Amino acid sequence: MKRRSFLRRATLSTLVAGTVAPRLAQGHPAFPSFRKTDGPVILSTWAHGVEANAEAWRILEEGGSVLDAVEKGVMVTEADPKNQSVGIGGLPDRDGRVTLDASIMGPDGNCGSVVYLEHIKHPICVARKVMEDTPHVMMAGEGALALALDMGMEKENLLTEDSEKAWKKWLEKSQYKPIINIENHDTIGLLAIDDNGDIAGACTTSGLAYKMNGRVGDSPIIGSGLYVDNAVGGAVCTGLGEEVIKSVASFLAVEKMRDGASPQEACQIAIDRIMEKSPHYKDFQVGIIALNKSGEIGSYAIHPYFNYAHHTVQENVLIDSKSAL
Ligand code: SD4
Repeated sequence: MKRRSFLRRATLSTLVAGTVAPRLAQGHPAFPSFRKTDGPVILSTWAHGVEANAEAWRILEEGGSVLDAVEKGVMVTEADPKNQSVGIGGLPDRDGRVTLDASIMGPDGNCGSVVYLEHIKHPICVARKVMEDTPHVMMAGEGALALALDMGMEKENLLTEDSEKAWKKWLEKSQYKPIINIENHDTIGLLAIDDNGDIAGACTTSGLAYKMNGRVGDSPIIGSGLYVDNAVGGAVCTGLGEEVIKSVASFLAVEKMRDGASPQEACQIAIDRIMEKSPHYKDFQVGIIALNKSGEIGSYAIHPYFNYAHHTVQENVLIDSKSAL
């Protein structure tokens, strides 16, 4: 779909939205109007988000759904063996096992996730399968793997040479600190709004490097690593999952937007909450991005060096996030 047709459809959706907005506005006086921007907006975490955004954009251009866009977008990162925090090539746990977590949430409010999934390069597709074709929301370990195999997915060795080497080096000292350094995490979280104003989100990770076997982070936990409410917006977190979970940070950000906060304000409130709850906030990083129903975005982190990729009709750019420290 070319820019002009995006704009045309955006105009149409603005007209349609005009009939819906007053109903919402009654309950939420400060609630943002449906769309101010022209065309879709895609927002994702870290530098790898640029490529993921490009793929998600391509899917929308070809007429795919917003759910297809977020799924296919993060699959690019999952398939990249050089990325050591997502999918194939992810750093293993302390026992050398690559265990993946992922979640997805669509505009209809439905969601799915997988935790502790091994041997499958695209956990996001399994999360979608859980959402669409099972009566469940979350599946773990062997059961999730069985579902993936049932879908026709191949079992693969996800531990690349580079990641195995890094793990063996780590084993020499085996010093595990449950701290995520700002250089050491790159989960992909991706949010998209299409030109109908529909929002979806996806989040996928190999979690913390050298974690205890069985550890699960925030990324597959709906409300913590990812939350979408199609009436309001969406949010995704990256960083030390344990701290994100304690504040249910993505849900918190979306609820703040529901109450009238801008995405930027909502992100700052969520990070402030995490910092309030932990006296050790200087020792770990959490970053959050948010997108609202108007296509406006926000981002915030505890430490600097968190960045995000922002795709609009005009450009697909990497931007440094604001941070508290
Ligand atoms: C986790 N939040 O498992 C994830 C890790 C992460 O970038 O974000 N890495 O805790």
